[in-house]
Amino acid sequence: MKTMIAGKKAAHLIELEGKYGAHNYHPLPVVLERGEGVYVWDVDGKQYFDFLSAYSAVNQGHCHPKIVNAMITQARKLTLTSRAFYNDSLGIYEKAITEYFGFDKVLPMNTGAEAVETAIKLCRKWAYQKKGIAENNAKIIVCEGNFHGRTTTIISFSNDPDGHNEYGPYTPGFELIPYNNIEALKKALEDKNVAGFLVEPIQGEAGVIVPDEGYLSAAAQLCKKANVLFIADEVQTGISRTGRLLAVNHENVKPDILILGKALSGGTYPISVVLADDEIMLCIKPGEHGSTFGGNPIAARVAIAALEVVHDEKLSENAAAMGEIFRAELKKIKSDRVEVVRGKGLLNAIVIKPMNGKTAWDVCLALRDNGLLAKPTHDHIIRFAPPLIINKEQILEAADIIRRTIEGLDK
Ligand code: IF1
Repeated sequence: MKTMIAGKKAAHLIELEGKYGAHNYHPLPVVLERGEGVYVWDVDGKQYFDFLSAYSAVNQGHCHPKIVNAMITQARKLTLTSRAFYNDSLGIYEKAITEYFGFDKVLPMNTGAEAVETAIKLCRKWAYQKKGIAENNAKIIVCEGNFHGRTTTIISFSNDPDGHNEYGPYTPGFELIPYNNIEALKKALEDKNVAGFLVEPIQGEAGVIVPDEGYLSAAAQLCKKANVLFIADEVQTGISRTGRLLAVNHENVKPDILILGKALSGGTYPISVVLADDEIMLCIKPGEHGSTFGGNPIAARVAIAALEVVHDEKLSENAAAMGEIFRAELKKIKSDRVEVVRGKGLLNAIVIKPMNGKTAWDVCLALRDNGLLAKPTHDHIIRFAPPLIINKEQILEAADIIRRTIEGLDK
C-alpha cells in the first residue's frame, strides 16, 4: 500500500468499502488516517479541521491523551467481566457519573440507541408499576423531526422516510407531535395513558433546530403536572456541546430520565447511559434488562477520564464562547447562498440555498478541498460541530475557510 501514488491509495480504500461493505452510507469522498485535537489527516497527509466530530462524539478532541491512556491502561488489566460478576471499576464509575449529573442511579449501555431503548423500557415499567397505567397501554409522546437512533422500535416513531420506510411492522405506543409546540404537547398530555415525553433539547439530525426560549421548561412543567416522565435525549446535545453541561441546563430543567452517549468516551469507545432517580430506576429488577458490554471496565475508566477532561478543560465555557464568535463570523458571509445561521454553543448549522446548480453537498466538497470537513443533513443544511477544545485562533481560521469557500462558489 505504501508504494501507491497519492490519491490512488484513497481510491483503493474507497473501492474496498464499495465492494465489501454494505451501502448504508454515502460518505464524503475523503479517507482519514489520523486524528489529533481539532484536526484529522487523510491517507495522503492532507490536514483538515474536523467540523463534524463524529456527530458530537469527539467533543474532547481526537485521541485525547488522558482518555486514550485510560483505555490502554485498563485494556492491559481487564477488558470485560460481563455483569455476571462484580469488577473494580463499575462502582467507581457509577458513583462518579451519578454525582456528576445529579441522579440517584445509572444504567450503563453502549450505543445511544441502546440507551434510548433502555429509557423507553424504563418509562413503560414505571408507567405500569408506579403510575398505574394498564399494562400494554403506555404511550410515549415524541416529536416530528426526531432522531433517536436506528433500532426497529426507534424508527417506528420516526417520520423521516429514509429512516422509517420498509421496516414494518412497527412498534406501537408512540404519538408524534410537532416539535417546539407547547399547545400540541398540552393536548397530547390529556390522554391518561401517556407515560413519557421523549425529546431532543435541540434537534440535531433535523438540522440543528433550536426550540423557542422557554419551550423545554414549559414542556417539563406540563409533564410534571400530568405525572408524565420528561425524557431528555442528550446523546448529541449533551456533554458541553451547546455551551452548558447539558442543553436542558440552559432552562434549568432536570429531566426524569437523562440519556447520554457519544462524547461520554470522547469518541474512543461506545459508551452510553441512562440516568434516573430511584423511584424510576428501581422499576427494573435483576434479570429484566442489560447487555454484555454495558458498563465494562474499559468503558468505566474511559468515561471517568472523558468527564474529567470536560470539567478540567472547561469545555462548556469554551463551547459557549467559541460558538458566539463562530456564529458572528458566519453571519458576515456575503452570499445569497446562506439563508440561515443557527445554533447554540458549538452545535451550529447553516441553511444553504441551492444556486447555479450547486447544493450543500457541493459546498462540503469545496470545504474539503479547502481543509475543513463537514457534511450536509437533509440536502440543504450543513451542520458545524468541531471538537469543544477548539481555540479562538482556530475557530476564526475555520470560519474564514467557510466564508472564502462559500463566497468563492458565487464567482
Ligand atoms: C448514524 C444522525 C446525528 C442521536 C440522538 C440517539 C442517537 C443519535 C440525538 C443514537 C445518533 C448519530 C447516528 C449516526 C449519525 C448521527 C446522527 F445523522 F444519524 F442523525 F448525530 F444526528 N439520539 N446520532 O443523534 O446513538 O446509536 O448512533 O450511538 O446513524 O449515522 P447511536
